[in-house]
Amino acid sequence: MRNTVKQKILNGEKVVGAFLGFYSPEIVEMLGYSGFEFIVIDDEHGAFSPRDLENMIRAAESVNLVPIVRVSYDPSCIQKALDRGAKGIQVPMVNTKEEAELVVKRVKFPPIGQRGAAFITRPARYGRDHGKPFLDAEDENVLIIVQIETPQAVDNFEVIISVPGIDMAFIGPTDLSIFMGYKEEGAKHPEVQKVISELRERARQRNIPLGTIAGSHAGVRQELQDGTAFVAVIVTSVMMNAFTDVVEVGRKQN
Ligand code: 3PY
Repeated sequence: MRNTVKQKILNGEKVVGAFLGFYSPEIVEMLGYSGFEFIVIDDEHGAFSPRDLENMIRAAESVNLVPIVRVSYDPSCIQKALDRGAKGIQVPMVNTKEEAELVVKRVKFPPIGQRGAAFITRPARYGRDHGKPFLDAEDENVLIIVQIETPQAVDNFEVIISVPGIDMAFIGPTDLSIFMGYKEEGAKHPEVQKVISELRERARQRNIPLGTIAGSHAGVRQELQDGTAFVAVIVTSVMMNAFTDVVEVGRKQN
């Protein structure tokens, strides 16, 4: 699968996708038929077995959604997600240049990195693709995203995004606000908003695309207006809002 999302982002275009943290190939298909361009399968907080992950990726491919896996910060998770067929790896809590370098090492094959190769896996079409063409295509195709979500990562932003191979920085507003000490107010706190808008400017100056989450259509619109290249809509928030709305509006009419 060609990674159209990576190509668009590197061309300066904007993409809207979905962020899903539970197992449902059916919802993945619905997301594809609804016009989303990518899916982030959240294996940091979600409950997925490797087989679940593979079936979610398979469903995404069937509806032309670029499958990206948010792994937990454990290098072996990166290999597993790539061998299931992930076309993007999103890594939380990347705080230093060294951590960003380790991410790139785990995603890319030698000589750039240290990803282990096997041509019997899904991404290599069980051996149909092999050798240098497959290895080079994977290195080229996989989108590498690091999450910026702590004050340490904010301080180190420029050195993190300058690591060769890092394609995009993704702001995690929830964790950032908690790490900044704003457990009550969350990401709405003016100090958090100030840091986020400074990050936007710092990213713009260095020509690095930014991604983040949105919980509603208003959020998507705002992010796109603010220049966010990669907007990941949280499916759970949209569903919970829709469910609540249906019940509340339904009750009002009786
Ligand atoms: C955050 O907001 O902290 C995230 O990680 C986005 O999912």
